[in-house]
Amino acid sequence: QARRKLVAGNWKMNGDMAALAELDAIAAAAALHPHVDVAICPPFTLIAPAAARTALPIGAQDCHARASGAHTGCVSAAMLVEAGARLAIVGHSERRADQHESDAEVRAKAEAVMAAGMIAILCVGETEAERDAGRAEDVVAAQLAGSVPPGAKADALVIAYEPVWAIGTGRTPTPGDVAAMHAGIRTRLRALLGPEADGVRILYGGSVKPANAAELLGLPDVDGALVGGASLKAADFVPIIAAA
Ligand code: G2H
Repeated sequence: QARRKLVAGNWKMNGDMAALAELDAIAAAAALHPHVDVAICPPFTLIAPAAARTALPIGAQDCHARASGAHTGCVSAAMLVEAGARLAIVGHSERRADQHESDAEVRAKAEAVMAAGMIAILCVGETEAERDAGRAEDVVAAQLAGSVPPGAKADALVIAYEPVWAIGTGRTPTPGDVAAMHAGIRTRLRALLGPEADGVRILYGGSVKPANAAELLGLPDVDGALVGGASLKAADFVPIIAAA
């Protein structure tokens, strides 16, 4: 089954109004590569101005599971949609670690994102200790089993495999390890979602940059990339789009 490549930028807690100028060059590059979907996930504060500025899909980096209520500091899916978001990252390892998000919470967030008509980019990935212990595939399988919403549709779900030890470190797994993990994720998704799994895009994330993008994006079952540091500047991000 043909899957469109997706290259999504995760600005994390970076960026300001001036940084939105990068979107213009990113959008121009995206127009040159119409077979690739390109999206940017800036901080909450920049979603509305980003969506007003560009036709690129704009996403959030998190989403609360509930529609409204006494949840100080949180933002709901409907609020994100109103601000112009069309996708939302859920379960990023930085939130699983810093905010102690569980698989069940991540699943509830993904369900809220999908119910609001957005695409959920659901992150999974093992720590270095888990990989060294030979448990990487088991850890990711458990994350998938616990956080992929039952009945999820392929056009509303994207999985991002981000080995925690590769995030922001400049280190990446070997191509063979990435390919093996992505194949394993596809197998697990088939068990969870049936044939729908064949349409779900599986992104690689963790120190993707212009120098390694072509190799990573050329691997079987790698349907794109979730890019952090190298998405902040068009000069870095555009070559990654071109490599997809
Ligand atoms: C992994 C990735 C983006 P970076 O977190 O989600 O960040 O590309 O900076 O490693």
